[in-house]
Amino acid sequence: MTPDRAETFHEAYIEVLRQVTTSPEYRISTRGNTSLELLDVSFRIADPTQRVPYLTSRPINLAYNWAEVLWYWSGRADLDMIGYYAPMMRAGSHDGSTLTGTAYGRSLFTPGPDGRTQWQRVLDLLGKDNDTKRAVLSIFSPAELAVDDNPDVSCTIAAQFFLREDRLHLTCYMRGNDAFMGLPSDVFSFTVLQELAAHQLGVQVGHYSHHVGSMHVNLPNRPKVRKILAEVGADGYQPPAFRFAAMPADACLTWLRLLAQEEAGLRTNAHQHTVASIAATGLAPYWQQVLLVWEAYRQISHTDQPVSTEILQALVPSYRWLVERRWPNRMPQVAA
Ligand code: 5HM
Repeated sequence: MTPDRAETFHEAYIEVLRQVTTSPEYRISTRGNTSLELLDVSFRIADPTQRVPYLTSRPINLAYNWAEVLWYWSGRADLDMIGYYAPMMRAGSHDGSTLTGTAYGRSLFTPGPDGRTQWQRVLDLLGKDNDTKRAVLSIFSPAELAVDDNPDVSCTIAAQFFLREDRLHLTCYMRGNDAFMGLPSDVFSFTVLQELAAHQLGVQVGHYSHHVGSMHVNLPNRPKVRKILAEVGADGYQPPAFRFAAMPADACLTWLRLLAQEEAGLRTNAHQHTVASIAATGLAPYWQQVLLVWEAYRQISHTDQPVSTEILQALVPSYRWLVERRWPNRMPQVAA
């Protein structure tokens, strides 16, 4: 597939799903999955802040997507945290408590022998040599294939920043990507990290590019993809008229640290939030929205009550649209 140019991920996602399911090159069977596959699929998104597909037939899980970002950024590999948001991920663990290949944060955000993380080394390099071609975050490790029957081998090989004319572009290279399931969360996390890096460097966010060796749809998901394509229609689809907010440039790392503390309290149900208590955390409004989503998810996971109306009403329109469609049976009007 020739590199495609899209303005938003919404557009790119639909196009990739259409191509993989309507013109696959191969039908493959590996590790218990039979899939339709296209090799060498690439696309570029002009505005990586528009990282969400707005599809009623495939509403993304914002609680999980934001948790994955934080899980990576915290350098974590535990299922305690990510398994709460995505219980299916437990199947990829070799010991029932940690993940290996999927835990990209471990290789990106763990300090090495020089005391710096890969992330920091790459940002330092970009700060010194703007035009560098070496700003590579390595994820896949050869050692992963030395483990027999490894249940969790990194799908992302590497990600590379390019600082060009004061804009920070990110290019991601994946050996394999599940177009229906994995692609939306991978693009979500990588584009948030791109926004974060741009703010750390004090530059504008550039475009996001995604190159995949094997792009595939597992056969059991084919009917769901058909639903998406039916929703979109042959003539294309106008996404809802709202935009995903851009991350504020200031104090991102401070907010992330505070968010990590708050997330743990909600996940373990040790803490509950209201709109007022979220405002009282002092988090910037953009980050308060993430906490609102996690509070909604806490209510869904730890109670059998509908999500509180005040939490839903405090969500910005794009977030509310996604939460209402992802958990329709837990919305106040349905459950009442
Ligand atoms: O057999 P294999 O190791 O490729 O199975 C893992 C599959 O998980 C990938 O092929 C891909 O379909 C999916 N995946 C993804 O799409 C996995 C990860 C975790 O690294 C990811 N995106 N980030």
